Formats: sequence, structure tokens, C-alpha cells
Amino acid sequence: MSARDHTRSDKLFAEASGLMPGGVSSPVRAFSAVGSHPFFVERASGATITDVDGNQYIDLVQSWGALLFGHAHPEIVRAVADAAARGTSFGTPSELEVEMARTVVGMIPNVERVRFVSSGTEAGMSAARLARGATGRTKLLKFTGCYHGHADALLVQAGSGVATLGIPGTPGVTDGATADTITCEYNDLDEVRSVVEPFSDQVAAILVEPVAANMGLVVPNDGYLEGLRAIADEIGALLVFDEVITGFRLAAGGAQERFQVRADIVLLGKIIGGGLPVGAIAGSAELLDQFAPTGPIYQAGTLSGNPVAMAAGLTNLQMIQADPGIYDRVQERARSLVRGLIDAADHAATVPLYAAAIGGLAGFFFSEDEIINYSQAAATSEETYAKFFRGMLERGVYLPPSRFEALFIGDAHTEDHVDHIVHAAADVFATLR
Ligand code: KE4
Repeated sequence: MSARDHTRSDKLFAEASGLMPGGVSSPVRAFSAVGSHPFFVERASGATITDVDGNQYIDLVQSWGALLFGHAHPEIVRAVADAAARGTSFGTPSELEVEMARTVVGMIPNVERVRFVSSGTEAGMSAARLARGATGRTKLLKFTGCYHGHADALLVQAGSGVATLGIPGTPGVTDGATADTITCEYNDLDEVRSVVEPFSDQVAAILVEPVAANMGLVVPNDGYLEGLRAIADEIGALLVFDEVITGFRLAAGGAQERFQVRADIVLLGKIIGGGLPVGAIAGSAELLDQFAPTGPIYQAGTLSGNPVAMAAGLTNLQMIQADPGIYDRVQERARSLVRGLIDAADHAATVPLYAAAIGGLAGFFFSEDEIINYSQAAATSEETYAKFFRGMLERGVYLPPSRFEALFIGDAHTEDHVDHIVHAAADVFATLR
């Protein structure tokens, strides 16, 4: 196979590295964990991205899960253009915002209010403040390998880029900022009970990714989320579902609908913005009305509820509402991909492979066994993943550039795409002797 030409990407990366830290706007994009340099994308459509050297890839990252209907969907592009022509930002309330809020409150179970922000990080940061302010308590419990954005208090044993780059504890995050953050292994209710026992009356919130997707894809054990709900109720803490990834991806109502477990606060991002910057915190009126201006807990943002972003997000959510069958389709596609990868790995018999799929999420580890927490995920080979990543990229398949991420399957991915990916994987598995 002839190596792909990356001349323009390499030139751009060299210039970018002299202008932006690591040449990127977000660390995980630097490909540092997969022993390569990033390509620079020129355009994208549906399941495919095209780099500045004309190389095309089937995109299994889909802007880190923001695109359920694929790149440059015509309805979203049109909505964005129409909104932008009426003004790109007002800094005032708009009717679009009200329509978007009505839609989110209508789709997400157990919520009456929503506050829009511009990223998942802002959602996580604001939710931590709300939980502490509303309960008068200080402790936050999160799970090793889960990632809730890069707010100081939540950057403790985080997943995604923090785990990818092996950053133990981020310099600049003071001991004071994390003194009240407690961590436990995911999928271990006994550890939660024993860890919170000494200060059960001080825990403001238990924050969890209902399906963990920042340590690779790790699905909750049966009863795990119900157990967290029960513990939160027992100790008087709020249960926060970080659904920045799972929201609108597992079901129209997200993980609460999928698992029938109620959260007190739901964080949203990615799909909610249809590829534009939108995050959100949703919950009861009693809780959310404690945000300024109705309550004392300050939270703000210049571009929160931005009309162009609202137009993209609203169109995306309306497309979901008009097409309830999408979740069966994307889950079947994800499962088909996982079955194909497992069969290809079994046939090659060179590396062990564990893989899973739920909703529009898929994931795999080079492991004989099921992976149920971060310690197990971190024990898998970074080098094997890097070799697999590079081999797949050369065969036109763009996987997440880290084993601590998930594959994002959307409506633009077809069975033909799955066939191509599985055939490429079979080729690469054979090289991993
Ligand atoms: P953002 O601030 O990146 O919009 O969202 C933070 C966040 C919060 N919660 C969850 C569950 C998330 O997955 C994320 C961000 N996801 C990563 C990828 N796993 C973003 C990619 C990046 O950092 O560039």
C-alpha cells in the first residue's frame, strides 16, 4: 500500500506549532499518543472527512460525538446560514433560544429548566457550583477516567486528553481547588459506599458519565447507575449525569431514558449544538432557578444561547424528533461494526480484542477480558493501539487518536462503511504480530 501524501498537513503543522501550543486548539488532536502528526481537514461531508492533501477518511470521531447526522448536513447548514444572515450574536434573549429550551425540556426526562452555555466544560463547572450552592455542601465525587471538562475541581484523575497525555495532576490546579474532589473506580458501588461513609453529609454531588466514554468505552454494570441513585438519595447528595456524550446519542432522552434512572442534574453538549458550540445544564426548577438572576449562584456567558448555535442545535434536535428510528439504526450500525472487528481479530489471531457498542457509541480494547474501569483500560497497550491507529489511517479510516476515547457512530455511517472499516482492520490485525 502506498503511503498517503501528507505534505500540506505537515507544512501546516510545522507552522501551527509555532503559533499554537502543540499546533492544536485541543490536546487530544495532536496525535501524540499515536506516534503521528495530525492531518489538517479541508472539508467534510456525511461520514467522510478530506484533508488538505486530498486524502479521504471514514470519520469515526465525528467531531468527538457532536454530529449524529454526519458532517455538513444540508438542513443544519441551511439553518446556520439563515440564522447568521439575521445576525451572528445579539447578547439578548431570542425566540430561537426559547424554542430550543422548550425542545430540550421536552426531550430530556425529569427536567424543567435549562441553562445554555458554550461547552461541556462550562456545563460541568456550572453544575459543580450549582450542586455546592444548592446543598451547602463542598465535596464532589467523580470517577477515575471520567472526564467532565477541564474546570479545576473536575480535573482529578480525569479521562480523555488528561489520561491520553498521562498528566498525573495538572500543574496550575491547586491543592485547594481539588481538596474537596473525591474519586472512585467506575463500576464499583462498594468503593463508593466506603469512600463517602466518613463524610456522607458533606457530599454535594456524585458526578458520573452514565456510559463512560473518556477511558475508552466502558458500559455501566447492571444495577450500577441504580446503585449510584440509591447512594445519592441515602446521603442527600445530588446525582449529576454528565450526558455531554450520551445525551441524544443513546436515546432521544439520553441515558436517563435508556437506563430509566433519574438524575438531578443533566449536563449536555456535542449533539445539542449540531456541531456548533452549545453546552447545557438541565434540571428541576427548584434547582436551576438558584442560578442568577433568579437565585444567588452566579453563572454567565457572552455567547451562551448564541442564535446561530441555537439554530444548528434546534435543527439537529428537530431532525431527531422527526426520525425516532435513528437510534435503532445507529445502534445496529455500531453493533455491526463491533461484530466485524471481533470476527476480524479472532480470524487474525494476532491480538486479543474486547469490543462493545451501545446506542451510537462503540469502543474496543486490545484485551482478552471485558474492561469495566479505568485501571483495566490503562493496562491495555498504548503501542498496539498506536500501530492499529496508524494502519487504519493509511487505509482511510480515522479512529480516535487515543485508546481513551470512543467511536462515534452516526446516521451517515453505512454498512458499506462498516465493510471497509472491517476489511481494513483485518489487514492491520495481520500486521500486529
Ligand atoms: P467540552 O468542554 O470539550 O465541550 O466538553 C467537555 C466534556 C464534558 N463531558 C464529557 C463526557 C466529555 O466527553 C467532554 C469532552 N469530550 C472530549 C472527547 N472525549 C472532547 C475532545 C477534546 O477535548 O478535544
